[in-house]
Parts: sequence; C-alpha cells; structure tokens
Amino acid sequence: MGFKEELARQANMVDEALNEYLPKAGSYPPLIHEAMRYSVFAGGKRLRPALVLAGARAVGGDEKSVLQAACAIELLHTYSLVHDDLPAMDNDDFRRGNPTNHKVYGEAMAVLAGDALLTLAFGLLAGVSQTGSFGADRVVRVIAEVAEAAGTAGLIGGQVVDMQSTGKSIDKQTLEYIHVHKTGALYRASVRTGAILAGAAPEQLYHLTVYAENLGLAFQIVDDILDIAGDEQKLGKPIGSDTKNQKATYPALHGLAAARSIARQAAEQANGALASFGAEADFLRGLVCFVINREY
Ligand code: GRG
Repeated sequence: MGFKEELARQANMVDEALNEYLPKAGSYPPLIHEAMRYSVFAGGKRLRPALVLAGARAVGGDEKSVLQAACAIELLHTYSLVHDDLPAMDNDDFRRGNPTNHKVYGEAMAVLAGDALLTLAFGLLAGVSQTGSFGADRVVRVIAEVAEAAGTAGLIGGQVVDMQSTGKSIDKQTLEYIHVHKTGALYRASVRTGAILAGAAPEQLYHLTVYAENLGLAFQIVDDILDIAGDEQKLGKPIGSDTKNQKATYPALHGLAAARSIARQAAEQANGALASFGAEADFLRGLVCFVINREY
C-alpha cells in the first residue's frame, strides 16, 4: 500500500472511532452535539492521530490499542481550530472550505463546542487503559504530556504570543516560538503519546521527539509558503513577490528560498532522527515526504 492509501486507511479508521466516541447525533441537547460533529467531520487530514498510531508502531506497539488516544488528540486539535476561528481570535469565516463553526452555530455555541471537544479529549485519554492493556502509569504520563502541549507551555502559549504579535514586526525567535508552540507541541505530543503507551524505551522516545519537532517545523514552514502562494495567486502575483501584505511567516522573515531550504533541512533532521528504526518507521518517513510536498 502506498503512503497516501495508508494515510487514507488510517483516517477512515480514526473517523469510525470518532463517530463512536462523540455524543450521538440528535442526542440531548442536540445542537451542541451537532456543532461538535460539524467541525470534527469537516475534512481534516488526520495527521496528528496518524502520528499517534505511527509512534506506537515504531516501537513495536499495536495501532488499535492507541486508537482512542489518537482520537482524543484529534478532538483537541479540532477544539483549537474552532476557538482560533472565533471573532475574538482570528475571526475567520471559512475553514477547510466550509463556514467556520461560529458562522453556522453562533459564537456562544462554538465556544461551548470547543470546550466540550477539549473536555471529551481528556475523558477519552483517561479511559485509554480500558482499550489497551496499559498500566495506569503510562496513561497518567500521557495525560500530563497532552495537558502540557495544550496549555500555556504549548498551544495556548503559542496562540497568546501570536495574538500579541499581530500588526507588529516580530523577530525570528518570536516567530519560532509561535510555530514551536502552536504547531510543534501537538505533533510532539502525538508521537510521544503513541510511543509512551506502547512502552518506548527512553532512547526511542528521544529520537521520536526529535523527529516530531522537526516534522512540525517543516509542516509549519510549508503551511506558511502555501498561505502566501494562495494569497498571491489570488492577486495574480508571482509567489514571494508580495512583501507588503505578508504576516509574520518564515518566507516573510527569511525570504522564500531560505524558507524552503529551512523546511528541507528540518525534513532531513526528521528523517535522520529515525536512523535507528527499521521498516516499522516507514510511515513516519513517508509523512516527512508528504508534509514537504503537500499542496493543501
Ligand atoms: C487554543 C484557541 C487555541 C489555539 C491554539 C492550534 C492553534 C493555537 C490554532 C489553530 C490555527 C493554526 C493556524 C494553527 C497552526 C497549526 C496548524 C497549521 C493547524 C492546521 O493543521 P492541519 O493542516 O489541519 O493539520 P487539518 O485541517 O488537516 O485538521
């Protein structure tokens, strides 16, 4: 099976499980459950759950046993997108080509849907020991990892610095802080969650962490390049030519060619971190290729 087919297989498996874990459509009170389901099933790439499954497989674990944890991380990711789109934050009307949650359900319901997704995520993590034969020690460790990645040392910290930087010129360190926390933290926690639950040795965990950090960086730089390319194509300008309207991004701060080169270097570092793994880490290698070459 090729990488894309494998990613699609995993995404289907994750979708089926998410459908089971989410409150049933129509169950009381129906609107919040509809709002939660709307954003969860709005076409995400499911990269973070794929990283959880792959983290487990890389250390000899079984993907099914970590599926619940993988779903928990996707729910947490979805919450962050729903809240990020709110008028008080990025004020976006569309995500993944569809109207954002608050555009469909209103602001208050979108806040609550995000809160409910986050809460359900931690509930699912706490219940992970029932689906795999994990000891409570591993489950508690994973809950702490994910809480750190979601909090002010992770997503929320990145979001705050991003908000405070809006409209200001920022330096490379600040941009790196934003990316490491908004994107990298959850990538890192995803791989580590799968690997910790599956009983990774400290050295394996170290290498997988270096892998995820570099993958997250490559992903974010490519995201920045795609954003700029999208905006400039809309304006009919050559990619990299619009220096006035650019947000703080890798291409804006480093230049397009240097940004591409930093992304490639990060990809090489990610692959290098897998040197001591065999074929069991092939999906993780494929993911690097996917992230670097993606067009959406
Ligand atoms: C806690 C409100 C709050 C925000 C945290 C994660 C985050 C900060 C904001 C989300 C918006 C954003 C641009 C984050 C950077 C990470 C990123 C590029 C997310 C999109 O990830 P994909 O492309 O999403 O994997 P899909 O649509 O595939 O699920």
